[in-house]
Amino acid sequence: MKDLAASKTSVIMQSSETLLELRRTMVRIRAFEEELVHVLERGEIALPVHLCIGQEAVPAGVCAALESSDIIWGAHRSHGHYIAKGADPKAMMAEIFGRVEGCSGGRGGSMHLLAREQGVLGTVPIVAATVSLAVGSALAAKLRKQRAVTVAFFGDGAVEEGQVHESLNLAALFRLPIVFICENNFLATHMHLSERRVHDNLYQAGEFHGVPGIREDGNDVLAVYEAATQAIERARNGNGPTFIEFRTYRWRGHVGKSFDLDVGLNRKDDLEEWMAKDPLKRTRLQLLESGTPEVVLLAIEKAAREEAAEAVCFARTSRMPDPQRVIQHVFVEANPRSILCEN
Ligand SMILES: Cc1ncc(C[n+]2csc(CCOP(=O)(O)OP(=O)(O)O)c2C)c(N)n1
Repeated sequence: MKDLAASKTSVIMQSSETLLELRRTMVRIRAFEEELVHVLERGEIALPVHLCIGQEAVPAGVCAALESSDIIWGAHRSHGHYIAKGADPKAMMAEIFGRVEGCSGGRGGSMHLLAREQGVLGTVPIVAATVSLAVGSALAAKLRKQRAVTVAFFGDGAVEEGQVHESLNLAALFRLPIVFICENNFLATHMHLSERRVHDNLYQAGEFHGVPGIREDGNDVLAVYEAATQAIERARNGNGPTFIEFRTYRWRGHVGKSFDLDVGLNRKDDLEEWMAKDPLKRTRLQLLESGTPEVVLLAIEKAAREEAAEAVCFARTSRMPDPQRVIQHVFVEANPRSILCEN
């Protein structure tokens, strides 16, 4: 946390173009998920979806600090990371609809997103599972002497899995080019952080293993961008991993479109407090104050809504999988590389 105060000043000095680009990504993520809410309301899909509305600043800020050849891994709440890393929203929507043109061939749904060319190597709903996979891709980059940095995105709940600690240790020991991004939204399904931990100190999770920790406001997209930039640079320069806790909040419930106000979880006050800290509202005001014409902001919002609506049209008109091929890819095949290439 120490170096951040000074660097924040430099961030504020940055051009409003950077902020506009960060906001564009956040607006696209929000539009995609709001469109998905309409899809759910119409009962068009049966698969579960975990929405990140409210948390957009983390994927937008972190991915803006990455190069296109860098790699990201995510968990079950990863629509935002996929969009922010430059992958195709149409292929994601088709995946959510379970269609052949989906980014995982329609076999994985919302929680199994893949876009190899854009460096989205996978999102997996087994909590913490991709953290160790991320260590693997960072190790591979180091052994191959590639400049790629890996980012592992995971929630506060994942830190309770032993696997995360094993991953932190290995990453520190081998000084791997990796950044651990913990999106602390204070909830794991229906349990608050305070019911799961004695201390509210997630940013220190790596320190015991030799991974320095930073805590930042995850709803301040410029602060996210700046903290991520420093950690990514550190990893790329061979100085090893960093653990960043971004504090944020998901507006919707754990899964689906509901707000989880009726599941025995007292979150009404927290929700109101965090909605007031909406990263989209915040950047809108900042940009208007710095002289960006409103018409520019409106055009970005309109384009994002159109992109999301087009993704739904694409998904609806994409092909349903052939039931005859349901067990394809279930067992090891002669050439594992053929997976996902045959649909
Ligand atoms: C190993 C494992 N244990 C339990 C679950 C059930 N589960 C799914 S999501 C979730 C909570 C995850 O919370 P967090 O990591 O904070 O992510 P968030 O949902 O807040 O984004 C749990 C316990 C699972 N998918 N995998």
